[in-house]
Amino acid sequence: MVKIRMDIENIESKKIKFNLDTGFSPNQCSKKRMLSDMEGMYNNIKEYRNILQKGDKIVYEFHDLDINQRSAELCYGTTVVYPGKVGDEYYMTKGHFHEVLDTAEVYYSLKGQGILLMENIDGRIEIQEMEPGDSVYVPPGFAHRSINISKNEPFITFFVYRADAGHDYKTIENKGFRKLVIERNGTPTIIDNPNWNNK
Ligand code: S6P
Ligand code: ZN
Repeated sequence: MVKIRMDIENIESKKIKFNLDTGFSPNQCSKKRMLSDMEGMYNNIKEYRNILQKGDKIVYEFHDLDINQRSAELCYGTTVVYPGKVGDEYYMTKGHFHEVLDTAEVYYSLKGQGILLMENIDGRIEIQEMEPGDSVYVPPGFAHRSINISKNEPFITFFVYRADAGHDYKTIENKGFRKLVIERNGTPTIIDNPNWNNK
């Protein structure tokens, strides 16, 4: 009880600006994920290597604020996924489960057109298309990936999750998601991942 009281006494409120148009904060650095960080994430490996050979590019950036990682607190920030494709597969985040599997997350869309792809370890799939103003609740136990399906605009979302949730990237790196979002005849299309669990 004494310890909890001390923690509470030390916490301060804070106000952070996130620009509605760019998603960025004037006072916070963002973490950048380059195409070279996405080895093994895209289905068309040949095309991935071709593009990379011509030069590295930023695929997405997000805020990783310095929040105390305890269950009482919340991590939050914005993610900006740039427009682009590798072959016919749209630019996307790596995607992850939370290390504390039984934790949820909320996304709120600020700009662009995107898809939040979710799946749990039993193979249940949830897919939500997002446009500005949409919020999506990612249920506990679901891996999640943001995908930019627009041709020329960034897909910008705000997220909040329990601060001690942690990130398990390995499961997705090793298996992939069961579904892929690709462009087919100019339209975003969801297909089975032919290489799921086959890396
Ligand atoms: C964290 C939350 C987001 C992502 C960010 C980047 O739980 O879901 O902050 O970290 O969108 O995606 P990823 O899959 O590279 O962490
Ligand atoms: Zn998450």
